[in-house]
Amino acid sequence: MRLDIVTIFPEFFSALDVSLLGKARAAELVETNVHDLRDWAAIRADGTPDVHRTVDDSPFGGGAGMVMKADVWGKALDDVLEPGGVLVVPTPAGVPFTQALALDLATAPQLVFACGRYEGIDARVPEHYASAGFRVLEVSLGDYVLNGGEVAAFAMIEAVTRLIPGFMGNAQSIVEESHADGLLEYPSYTRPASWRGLDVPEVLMSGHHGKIEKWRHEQSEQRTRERRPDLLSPDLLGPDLLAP
Ligand code: 6GU
Repeated sequence: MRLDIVTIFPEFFSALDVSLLGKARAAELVETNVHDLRDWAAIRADGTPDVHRTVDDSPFGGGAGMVMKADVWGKALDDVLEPGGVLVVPTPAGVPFTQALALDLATAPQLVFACGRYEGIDARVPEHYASAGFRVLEVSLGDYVLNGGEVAAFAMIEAVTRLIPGFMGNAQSIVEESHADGLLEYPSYTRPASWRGLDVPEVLMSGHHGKIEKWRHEQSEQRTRERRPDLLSPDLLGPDLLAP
């Protein structure tokens, strides 16, 4: 997989080297390319030079904040997006990022993350690349607001790259982990068997694999009921959010 990140904060992604992704890169399953959006902002749309390399402007219709310019993003993405590439635009106004979407993206030949700051990117940018035949996804991590797409892109990159076929040492751990079966993960314990008066549940010491599997499933269900009842009653989310 080829990963391209376009951002006005390229330094932010130096941490890619130390994340889980380091392993996938060493195994040559992922190639990462971080681009500074301002490299495409030296010449204005009218052809004159811009020493400030401006990437944003005030919104049509008024309002607070700035909007990132379509012409700058267009030049960047024309250079970076390859045939078959998926354009991912992190935004709190996007569709939810889920484990199912991460699994889907893990088989793409190229992912391009367009990291916007301020009040977002001119809405014609995703519209244009979708019209040009690219798969375009505006994706949100959850119902809270970050300053920009960088932290969100980093989280999505980690979620996706660990699912690239051939990346994980133990394929079973993908099947067993949180969300793979739509439930939260059961609690885990290791030695010592007793710690500060708290004992590891007896059944885990029994060696009875059938009983252990049943106990873990019950714990997963209980946790999900208590912490994420929405996962058990997806109808509450509304029908259009069910399928990707
Ligand atoms: Cl993807 N972007 C931003 N800026 N804020 C977010 C988000 C994304 N997901 C949740 N909050």
